[in-house]
Amino acid sequence: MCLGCLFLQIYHALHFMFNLILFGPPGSGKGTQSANLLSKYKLQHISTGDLLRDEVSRKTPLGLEAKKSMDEGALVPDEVVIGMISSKIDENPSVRGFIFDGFPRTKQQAIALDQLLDAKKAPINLVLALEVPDVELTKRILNRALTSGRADDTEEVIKKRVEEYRAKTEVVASYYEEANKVKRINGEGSVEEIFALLTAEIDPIILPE
Ligand code: B4P
Repeated sequence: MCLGCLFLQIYHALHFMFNLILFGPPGSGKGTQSANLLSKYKLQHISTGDLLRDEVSRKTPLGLEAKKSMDEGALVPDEVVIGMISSKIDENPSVRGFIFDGFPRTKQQAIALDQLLDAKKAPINLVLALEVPDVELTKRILNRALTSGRADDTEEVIKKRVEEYRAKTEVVASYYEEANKVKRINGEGSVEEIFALLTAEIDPIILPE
């Protein structure tokens, strides 16, 4: 084993937690790539989209509140999402790190996440921002609509989701850029090609399990 790899292993064993944000517009492949990254790095996955859809399907009070926004392609209110994330972090005290997929989606969510992680002395290490043109996003999501049955995968709702992204979410990348944590990744190409670009950014920081 190389000296650098040995150093990384000792460092991780002592105290390193790796926290990654997978960032990008709706349909950019955050969920798709998270699944592959999880199996390589053994991190805890937190997808606010999945958590919200679970609440909706169980018809919980939170789910009933979130459903209206989701069906319209609007963002769910910050306080709802931040509360959900906070419990999820607390439920997983001894993980190697988290992949945040689809969160934060507003600057307020980003500030709240930084505060939650500061308390654990385990900040965000890296933000990987997938970049995909709008035409390709719409094509992918309409394609997903054929199999997923998601209520928010219609042309009209996709347009609204992309507008929400441009108006409220894009600013999150600038927020983390100020801390020099953002790497922009070309999100067009095969799933394997994009995975290789993502892992090339992660590998120098954390070893696969
Ligand atoms: P999400 O569940 O996060 O949905 P998404 O942005 O559409 O999905 P993603 O980018 O993960 O795309 P995927 O990999 O599936 O959010 C849904 C809704 O929940 C939001 O609109 C909002 O209302 C609410 N919400 C969630 N988080 C919130 C928050 N923090 N605050 C407020 N509200 C929140 O890829 C899409 C499709 O492309 C798939 O079919 C996939 O197979 C395909 N694909 C992936 N990579 C490809 C590639 N390289 N080439 C071709 N196709 C590809």
